[in-house]
Amino acid sequence: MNRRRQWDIFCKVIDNFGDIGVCWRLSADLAARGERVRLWVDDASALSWMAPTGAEGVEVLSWAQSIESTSVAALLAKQPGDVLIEAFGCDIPPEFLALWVVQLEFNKPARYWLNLEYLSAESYVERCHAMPSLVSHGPAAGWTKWFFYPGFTAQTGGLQREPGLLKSMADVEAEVEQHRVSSRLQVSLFCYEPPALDALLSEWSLHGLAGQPVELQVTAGRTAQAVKAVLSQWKTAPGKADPKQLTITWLPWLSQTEFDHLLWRCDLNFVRGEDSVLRALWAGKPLVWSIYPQDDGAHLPKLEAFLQQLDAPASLKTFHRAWNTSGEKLMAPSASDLVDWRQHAESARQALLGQDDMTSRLLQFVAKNR
Ligand code: TRH
Repeated sequence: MNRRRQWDIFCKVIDNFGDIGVCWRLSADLAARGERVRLWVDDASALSWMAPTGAEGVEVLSWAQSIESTSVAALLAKQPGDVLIEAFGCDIPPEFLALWVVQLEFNKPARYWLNLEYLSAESYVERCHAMPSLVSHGPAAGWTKWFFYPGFTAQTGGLQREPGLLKSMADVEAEVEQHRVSSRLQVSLFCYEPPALDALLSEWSLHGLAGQPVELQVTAGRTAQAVKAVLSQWKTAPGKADPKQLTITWLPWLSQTEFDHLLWRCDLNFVRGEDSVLRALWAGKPLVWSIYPQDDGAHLPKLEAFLQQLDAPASLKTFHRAWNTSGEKLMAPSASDLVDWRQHAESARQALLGQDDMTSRLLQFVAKNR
């Protein structure tokens, strides 16, 4: 008999918004499919703009403040979770594990503890997905933790995609087509501080992009700060910002839904991190990924694996390599490059749509391994 499971998803915000972004989408998607979700997060502040209206079936709980309180113990005693998700190896507090284990001693049916990992196209993902690991210490010693790796192939945990996504996208695109007033190329920008940002903005302000003037939609936070830093330097070098070729719209913080709509409306999307790159893939528009930089350089093979997996055209690979390094070799895409990128984006999306999504695979995993 199918019954609604109770999920406890633990998320720690390291920096930026990818961790909470992925956890929120997963929580909302599970709830929309009839599951009950408690999202435990150490810093929920970003949810005020990312998900201002919340989602039915998702309860957001503060990890740090409430974990030791008697109300948490009471909550868990009344309703212990069926599935525990530790997002991105965030180390669930031992106090919570102790409560969970105690409750489950009395409620024997199999329960699941999954470690949800970061999205990558690297080959280790297929090897490590769905591997068990015996917990050797702490209150849950002797329990098994399962590794769940999202990924691009049938042998992985799949990609996040809500059931209604394509239908909503088609509706928004039809509306955009009807009301399109600007003849400018619409470009969204969500990035860190790429060294090539100055050169790219400079190029667009002088020549536009692929023969068209650009309307740049700059997202809030680090991205806006990075663009402003470039523009403030230009003040001493007049003539660079030609509004005929480049206009800038400064966006406020958007909800995730509005953020997705932005990607659907634009002709070219610059995104960063694992969540937005996936959203840009679903948008089916040309995309440029700022991969989250790691001190040990591990992001560069990860970028190569991504480009390889998607079979990206040569000009797109070259552009990505320059955008994610010193930027010295950055070449502005030509009109024909942009056509290639567009065709590639559509066919990459089409190929990925043939697979079932991550939440479906999670639900299958939990049901199968009971
Ligand atoms: O913010 P990010 O750089 O997150 C990063 C990466 O995921 C990285 O791998 C991880 O280790 C680090 O966080 C801790 O990029 P990402 O992953 O694209 O997440 C951004 C989220 O913010 C995504 O869910 C979209 C959302 N967003 C909005 O909802 N509204 C907005 O206005 C903007 C700019 C973003």
